[in-house]
Amino acid sequence: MTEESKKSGFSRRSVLGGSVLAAGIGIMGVGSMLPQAAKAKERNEVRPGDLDDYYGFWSGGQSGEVRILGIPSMRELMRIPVFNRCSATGWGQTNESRKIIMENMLPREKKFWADKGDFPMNGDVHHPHMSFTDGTYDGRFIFVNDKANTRVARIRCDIMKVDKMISIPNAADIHGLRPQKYPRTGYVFANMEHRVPMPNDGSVLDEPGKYHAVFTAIDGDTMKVVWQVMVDGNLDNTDTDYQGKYAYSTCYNSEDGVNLAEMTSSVDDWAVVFDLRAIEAGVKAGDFKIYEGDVPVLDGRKKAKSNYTRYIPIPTSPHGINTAPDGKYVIINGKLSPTASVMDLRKLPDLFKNKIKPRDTIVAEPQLGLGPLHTAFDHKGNAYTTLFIDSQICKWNIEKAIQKYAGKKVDPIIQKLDVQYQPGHNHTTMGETKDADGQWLISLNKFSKDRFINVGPLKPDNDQLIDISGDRMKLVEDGPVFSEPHDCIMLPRALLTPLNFPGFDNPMWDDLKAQAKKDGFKSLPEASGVIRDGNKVRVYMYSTAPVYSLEKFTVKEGNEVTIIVTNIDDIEDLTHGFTLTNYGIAMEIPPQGSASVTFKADLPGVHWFYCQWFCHALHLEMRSRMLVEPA
Ligand code: RUQ
Ligand code: CUA
Repeated sequence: MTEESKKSGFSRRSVLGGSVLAAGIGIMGVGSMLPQAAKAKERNEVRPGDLDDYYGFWSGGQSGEVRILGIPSMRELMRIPVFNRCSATGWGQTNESRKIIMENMLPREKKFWADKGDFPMNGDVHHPHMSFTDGTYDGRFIFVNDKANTRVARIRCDIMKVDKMISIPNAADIHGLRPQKYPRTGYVFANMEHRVPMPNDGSVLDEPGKYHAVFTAIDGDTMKVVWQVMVDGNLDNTDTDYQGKYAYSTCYNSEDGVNLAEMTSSVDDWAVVFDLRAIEAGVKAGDFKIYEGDVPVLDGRKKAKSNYTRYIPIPTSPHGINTAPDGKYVIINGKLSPTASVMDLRKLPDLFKNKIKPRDTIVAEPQLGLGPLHTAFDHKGNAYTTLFIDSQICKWNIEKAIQKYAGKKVDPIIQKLDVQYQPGHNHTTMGETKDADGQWLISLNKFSKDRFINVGPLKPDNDQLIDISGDRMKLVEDGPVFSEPHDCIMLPRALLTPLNFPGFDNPMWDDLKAQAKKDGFKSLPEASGVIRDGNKVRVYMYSTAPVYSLEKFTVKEGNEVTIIVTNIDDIEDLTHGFTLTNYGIAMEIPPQGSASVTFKADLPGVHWFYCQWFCHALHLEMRSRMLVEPA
């Protein structure tokens, strides 16, 4: 606040906050609006210097990254590169990140990518979900899927960097992804959406009857695939219960079709339920086949008549599947049907014992509106479902929907709120945990159209913040975002305490520490000098604002050069960089951390390298030379 605004209790932001106020200014002038403007402070206002109440983790969609937002301000705080190549941090270029990206690729992928730059540099992140302990977020990891290249990655929440990335065998893409909620994560479940032959080696091509889909369970601690279950149809979204017994996925292609007409031909598709104990017993009993990657694949298709799966008919092409925080109900969103189906988890044991029919697990099917895609929850038994076609959020009461289904004359629908425009996912604060708190709802809208000044044919998406703390939903903010946050989660800031320094005990630097020892240095932070090892040259330096420990170093044209930079500054927020001009190299070096990069010195001459992170008044002077002698 300026001195003047402090006196009047008025800030520019609160005046600009609402169109009603803005209209008022036009009539009365700013001066007469001051007292009202001060009173009109919105619940989502976070003043400069104030901190947000919640962390938001947003998928970056086609950008391949994950973003951290502050809620309720909707300020973007950080981007975590995951499946993308990051020009700022060197993710995808540093030796440390390349190792993480490549070490768990499948043999066939390694072969395919070997002559193309080693790995895909794009990704399509849909679903960021945190690890759970006892039904609620535990702050350890965020897991995300890459639909484009069939991968799952894990972000360490203490340093907000990816530490593991794996490719899923026997699959063609990964869409739905959810961690086990109870007793802990535990499993991370991943859905394959597009059916392909198994193995997909060209021996089967245009014979869709021989295509398959698999449901994958990953061990969230080791990031190893532990088992897969082959299913009929395809697998769209997935979720798990609060008892640790079941997982379940939607299927929009029960027809096993390969074109739109085929995929949408039948009225009912289904949700498939997986019995985790039965599957574990099946693995133990050896009831599986191995196809690719040493992973047991169990047969959960209908004709196998196994105890691993049950198929529950759901109208029509269901999409989102969301467990309510009460641990009793699962909402299955109809997409092409205007309904959401409410499945009662307590009926699943009888379903698996064949004591009841699949549809007997459905205890309500309220008509919500057109295009229900995803459902979020508060702590009062209410559900919030996105209606893609109606471009609305429908707030409804689960118990009332059940009563109505049982024949009572009640209306479960509480309110419909227009959103701008066409929502996909929505999410409430802590809404996918047992600690849902009913404070904020985000509507992730696919189109912004006229909501912002025009930026050309490609427009931002519009993530809208909705206050759900009262009886009525209230839209309070538009948040433009680059394509395309499919999904997000939000949790109180007290649940996370990220580090200011990664620390040299981070396993990320284990290889570098070992190499520095071998090269005769006492420790990585103390390493400074040039090691010549045949055609290989290792250049160690440390950085402390505003200098690198080496003023220059010399290599020969054609040398394979590895640069290892360690930032020994122990001041919070003092990141250095290393940019080698005209070599296409740039990387981030965190305080009390290292980074390394390897390249061929095939460009003779004088090459300055400089620090690209503003670190000091003499930051521009933080530069040294690499001298490359011609061969
Ligand atoms: S599901 S389209 Cu999150 Cu709606 Cu990927
Ligand atoms: Cu170090 Cu700029």
